[in-house]
Amino acid sequence: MKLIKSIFITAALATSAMASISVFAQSMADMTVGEIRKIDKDASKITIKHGEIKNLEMPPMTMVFTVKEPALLDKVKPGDKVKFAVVREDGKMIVTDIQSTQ
Ligand SMILES: [Cu+2]
Repeated sequence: MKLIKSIFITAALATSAMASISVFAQSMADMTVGEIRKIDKDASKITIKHGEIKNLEMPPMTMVFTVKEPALLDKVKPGDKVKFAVVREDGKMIVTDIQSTQ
């Protein structure tokens, strides 16, 4: 019984490790490059001059995004070159992650 239990636990650990790797790979693949133009923390909005957003099939442009968490805005400032993740939710573009690349 003890052996079966440890095999089960090993399998569960392996599965969860694989799941985190694939989430990681997914989030890396979906990062878009850009440069911060403006930050409006009260409104949770950020203006980014962005490169092509492959997962949303959007060409490069400067536009306003809503951020998922206002705390994301503490990590960056206008002028920063960044990598960010964006998803479409209810017709709105939501930035789910952002990090300075300089
Ligand atoms: Cu755009």
